Amino acid sequence: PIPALPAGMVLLRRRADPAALWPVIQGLAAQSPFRFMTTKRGGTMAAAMTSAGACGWVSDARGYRYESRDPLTGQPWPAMPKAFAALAADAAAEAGFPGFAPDACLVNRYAVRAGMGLHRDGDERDFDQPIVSVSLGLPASFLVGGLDKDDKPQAIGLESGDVLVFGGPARLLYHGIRPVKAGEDPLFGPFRYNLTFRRAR
Ligand code: MD3
Ligand code: FE
Repeated sequence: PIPALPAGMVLLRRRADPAALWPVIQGLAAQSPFRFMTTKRGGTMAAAMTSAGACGWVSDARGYRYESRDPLTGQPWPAMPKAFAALAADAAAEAGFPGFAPDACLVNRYAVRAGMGLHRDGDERDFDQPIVSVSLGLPASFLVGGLDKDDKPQAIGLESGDVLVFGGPARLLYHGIRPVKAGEDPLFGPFRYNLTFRRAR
């Protein structure tokens, strides 16, 4: 049996066009390269990251926050590509969240064996705003738990082009990504990419 998704979480299978998004990601990375950010505790994140939009998510020895400039280049983050903003707004509207205007797109790049531990996205100002996530490249097993860290997570398989919207009661759920299995995507190579659209400010 296919377990029901948590309330407020909407999965739009193959909603995005990976071939259209790939050159846009390459253009962003030419301006603000993928980098491995560090954490306050001295660790290094398993996924390489970059951002687009008015603000970008940053982690370093001072902690997590949004910054209007890329600390690596000292320049503003690349502008939010029109195709990104339209995809995020359309997907959010389809999921029941009209008027979504993200000011941050975090681009995560996972090599084989990289994952992301269970966490909540809590650095944004308004939790009434949804989050839109676009999966590209190698498939992933996405884990979604509850509002409590100890709630047992359920696994959902995500493939290239799948779009997830988290709003309302799903906005503060714990979630993570299992280590990516070895493979080769025809477009993205041995990587999984994820676009996470947020209204940060
Ligand atoms: C569920 N990234 O960058 S996106 C992250 O695939 C992050 O790269 C994962 O979690 C990735 O913070 C998952 C999906 C996601 C994003 C926000 C959520 C799931 C969420 C907020 C609430 C519940
Ligand atoms: Fe997250």
